[in-house]
Amino acid sequence: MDFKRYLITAALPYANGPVHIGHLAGCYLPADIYVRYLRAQKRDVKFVCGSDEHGVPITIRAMKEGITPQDVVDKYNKIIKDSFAGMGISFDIYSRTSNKIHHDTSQAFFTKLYNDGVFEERESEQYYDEQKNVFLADRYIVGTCPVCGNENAYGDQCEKCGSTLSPEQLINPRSALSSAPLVKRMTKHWYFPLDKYEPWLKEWIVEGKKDQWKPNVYGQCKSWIDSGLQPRAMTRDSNWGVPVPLPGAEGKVLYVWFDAPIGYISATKELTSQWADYWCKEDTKLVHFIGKDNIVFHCIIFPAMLKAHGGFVLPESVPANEFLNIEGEKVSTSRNWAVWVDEYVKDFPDQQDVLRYVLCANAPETKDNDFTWKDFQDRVNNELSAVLGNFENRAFVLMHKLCKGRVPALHAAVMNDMDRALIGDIKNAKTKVEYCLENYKFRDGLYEVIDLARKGNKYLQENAPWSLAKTPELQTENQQRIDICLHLCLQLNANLAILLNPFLPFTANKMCKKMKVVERMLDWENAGRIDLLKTNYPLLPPELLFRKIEDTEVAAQMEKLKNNLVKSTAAKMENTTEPAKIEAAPETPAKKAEITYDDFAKIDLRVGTILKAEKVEKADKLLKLELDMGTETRIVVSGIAMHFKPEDIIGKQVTVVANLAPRKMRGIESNGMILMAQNADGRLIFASPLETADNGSEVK
Ligand code: B3M
Ligand code: ZN
Repeated sequence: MDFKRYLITAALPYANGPVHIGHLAGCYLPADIYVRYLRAQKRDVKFVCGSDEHGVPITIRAMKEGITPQDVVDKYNKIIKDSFAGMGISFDIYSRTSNKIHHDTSQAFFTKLYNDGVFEERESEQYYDEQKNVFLADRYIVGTCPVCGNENAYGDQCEKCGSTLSPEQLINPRSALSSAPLVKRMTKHWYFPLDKYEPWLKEWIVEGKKDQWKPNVYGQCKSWIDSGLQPRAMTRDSNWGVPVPLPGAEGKVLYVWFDAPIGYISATKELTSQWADYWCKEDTKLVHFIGKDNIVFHCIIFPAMLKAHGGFVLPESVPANEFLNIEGEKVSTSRNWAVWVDEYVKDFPDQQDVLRYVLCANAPETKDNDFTWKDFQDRVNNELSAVLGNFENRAFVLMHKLCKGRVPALHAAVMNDMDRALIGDIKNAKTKVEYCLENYKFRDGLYEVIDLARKGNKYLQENAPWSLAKTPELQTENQQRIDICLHLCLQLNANLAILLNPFLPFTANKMCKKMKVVERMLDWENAGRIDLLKTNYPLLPPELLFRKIEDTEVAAQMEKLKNNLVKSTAAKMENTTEPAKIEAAPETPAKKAEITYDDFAKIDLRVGTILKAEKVEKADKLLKLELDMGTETRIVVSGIAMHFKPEDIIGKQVTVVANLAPRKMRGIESNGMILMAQNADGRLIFASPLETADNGSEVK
């Protein structure tokens, strides 16, 4: 199908906290790259996003901070919007689901389905708080966990042991909002009959999208559909959200996953009076960029809603990414284990593109990936700067030195095979990058751009214009070679700017300024051309495109991560009775298989005291410990550096696996292993005896 229009959406972030770089890598950056590419091709494209301002997470955040839900969304909408702008995410509109246009649009959508008899009305019993006069979402019900006895488990999950719960399973359930005893009341809701759309979804997705959608997306949809679809309630009892537009539905709002995707439609309406072209005409290509946790909502539920409503296009593709971990651990907002975009923008002014580079080069396109500050530094200094920055700089320096600061002539008649091969590389690069971007392979696309710069470096090296200049007796002939070489290098550089533009727009613009060309040169149709810069045209003097990322900056960011973790842990300890923590706890480790007493008796457990502790160079997680074991001192290398400062653990007693085979880590021989408990929130605890034991005594 030849598409006339493109409507690109990026998931509407919940306005209940700032966005982190995992969000950027997962959805906003790939969406932005794709949109910038389409714009450079002068295709008709709209890029819409906005804050998702409804739902339980917002009300919980409000409770946690002691402010109103409106305060919460106002605060975070601004932070999020500024973060995106700071990183050059170029939405055509960043809207909000609290806007009137969205309330109107989502209510009209609901009403149409209601009038068409789509919904099933069902009554069921739900917990009710008689003091606050509200029905309670599962998260608002607290009680004793039937699995581990934690008295502050939630109606949907116990954070201590990680069990998934339903409110019915809690012992002595109570409201998190008041001290009122819980009662049950009948309540009515409107259910969307997903089950009736199963045959259609099978045809549209399971058969129709098999080779079109990414395997991770297709796989998740298929297994959801295969496991059987159920009707889903599209309304909730709450006073925060879009009111259900029916008589007698006071105190009921649209389910957040009903209204939020309609937010894409309302945002388009807010953006342009031509909105219906983008939503209703068959030759529009609708693409949703999202993270993997949003797949079923965008691939199954929302399309079924659109289908039931009628008159709307369906998503052509949903290129969802996996997750980005930080320094080997899953991002956790409650533990503050994340790199926040608003903080990056402050800590690294004018360095948007280097983060864009790293997040794209390491994007979690097919599996979860890991971001580390060391890798950030390496990729910027050793790839981006060393390959692309270096090539651009050499071309400028040499042109100023050997060609009087002007674009030299090409002397096409005397070009050799090497020159022709380079011209071929320039043309091929366009085709390759195009293929990657059309197929949402952003990492590969960026690799191809860098690879073209690599080829430029190689060509420069092989031609060595600097040494040609050293033989004056061959001056005319050599000057011709120098001219050809630098002419082509400068044309290649102009091509790099065009190809790089969707990925690193700030850099592409800088490159244009240095070449003194207008931004229009960046139009995609110009890629592959080798006549972008006119002969004899003077260019600006050389200046490095990228600065190095220093060791001190990496160290400061590592320190920040650790401090945030410690602070959030301390805050949690002060608030252990506070019910409102929305982050899913790490899963409880599975119980291990039974062992015999003899198996156990093989392990020599001993008490030791930490005498010395120091960081292991170039290993962020390791501490080298010296232990007093009573009759000897031992060196043990332990992976606890993210949890403790060395000076804080001196003198602590630990249990040591004393007969573990020695192992070398970072060149240090470790003799044994220390034991620690890991709490549900991920903290490590010295689960040591209350009394001090003699060092070296056996633990049985
Ligand atoms: N707000 C969930 C999320 O931020 C949700 C996305 C809505 S997209 C319509 O992950
Ligand atoms: Zn529990």
